Amino acid sequence: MRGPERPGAISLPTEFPADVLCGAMSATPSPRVERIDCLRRVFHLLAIVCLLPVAAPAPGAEPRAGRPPNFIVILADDLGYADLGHDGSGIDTPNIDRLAREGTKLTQFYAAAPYCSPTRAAFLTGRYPHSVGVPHIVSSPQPNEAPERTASRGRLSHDARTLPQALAPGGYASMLAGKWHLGYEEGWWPRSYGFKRFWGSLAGTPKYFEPVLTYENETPIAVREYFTDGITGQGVQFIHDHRGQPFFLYLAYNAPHCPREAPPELVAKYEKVFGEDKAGYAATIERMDTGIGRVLQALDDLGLAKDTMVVFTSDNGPCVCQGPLDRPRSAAPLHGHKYMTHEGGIRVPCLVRWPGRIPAGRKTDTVASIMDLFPAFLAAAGIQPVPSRPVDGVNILPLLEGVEGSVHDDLHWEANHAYGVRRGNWKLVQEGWVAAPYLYDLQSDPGERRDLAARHPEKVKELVGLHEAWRRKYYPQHPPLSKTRPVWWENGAHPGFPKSR
Ligand SMILES: [Ca+2]
Repeated sequence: MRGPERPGAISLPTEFPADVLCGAMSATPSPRVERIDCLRRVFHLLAIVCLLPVAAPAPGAEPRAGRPPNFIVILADDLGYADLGHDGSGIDTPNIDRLAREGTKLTQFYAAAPYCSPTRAAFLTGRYPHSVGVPHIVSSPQPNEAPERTASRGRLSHDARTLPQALAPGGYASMLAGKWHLGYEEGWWPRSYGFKRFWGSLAGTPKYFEPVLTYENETPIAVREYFTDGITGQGVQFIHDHRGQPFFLYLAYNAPHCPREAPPELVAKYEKVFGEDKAGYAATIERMDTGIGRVLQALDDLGLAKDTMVVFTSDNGPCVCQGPLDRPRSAAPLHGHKYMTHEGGIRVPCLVRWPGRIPAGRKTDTVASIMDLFPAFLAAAGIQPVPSRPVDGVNILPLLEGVEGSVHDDLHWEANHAYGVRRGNWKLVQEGWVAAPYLYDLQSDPGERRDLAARHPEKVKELVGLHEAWRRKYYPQHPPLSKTRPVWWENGAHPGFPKSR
């Protein structure tokens, strides 16, 4: 596919023709003619150099006219809704807090699922993950299993159009540094989907020390450094290497996903504050924040801050893998956690910074989804959508720039154990082992404490019908919801929250 020309885009040779240089002249009719010709060629050379993207302007330089923005998406893994420093969590995140201060915070921003792989697929395609081969967590194939069994484990469809592929006609270079989790078999790795560079792990739980399934492009590597630091270093290097052209950097940290291993000095710091149980969680977040500081510093050093949209968010809510949840390591004041389609599993922190384009220090309560980043990036890059390749996300660039207004008529989540649907401020949740769904009014009850299903049966009927229609369109082969309630299901409940019926 060939996209439209970018506004202000200039077509330039990748190398200077040899005859542009004075020393390459082949004929010299007279000294005067040679001088004039040489001066003309020097002028030509200077004109080209002036039009080329500037490699390293001074910090704080104005955005260069006509240059499309870079995109950096920093995706945390299992981060609680309000566990950042500026939320009052007690975890030091000065660099993420800087993004909040210098950018806009979306307080009702949703992952596409309550767990890893589907949200990542939705981000990269702008579509509901169920329609691109990733309805659930992608699991690792076992030795000698049947090909049909392997296929059933999920992997990102090659029929889907990804963000790196969509941005490529605009001259973008793309890199994934960190966690992939959208396909374990060769042929379903990041560079099969348009990424120019990959450094990281294919695994869903890579670990932090000696991470597993690590690759540089398609070559297996052994990672000796703390994985978070390695991801940061690779991302910073990519920024330096591509400072002269538009780039898309997908920085997919595995922090603070379990096992929450961190440098001992950081763990010791938080043991004094939160105790042993939560120290690892807090420490992995601070170390990720330190890495984000290095990324922001690289943008400052290269004068790219005003040319770069930076997004920080999480793929789902907090996990219950290391004990019951309370703050920090929770979704409070929301109800629930990872795997649940209550708000705690799917509503995630989101900060977006683009100096000069996106207002600083602003909050918006408008409902948006990670699927919306795909069309918003294309709009910011000046790349026209392809009508034959529609996305489910909505272009939220106007919202990010300060234009308030409803974005979505409704949003849907379908997981193993439960589904959820939101229309306006109404939210319906159906758990597999419960006969009737819950209904909440998120305007008056964002913590989903009061089940209004019995008082508004007509609204229940409307939302159930809405989700059934969604299933027919996006997930016609859906299996029944699991009827077994996991033992940890209510670990994310806080005092005062209702238990499942
Ligand atoms: Ca996750």
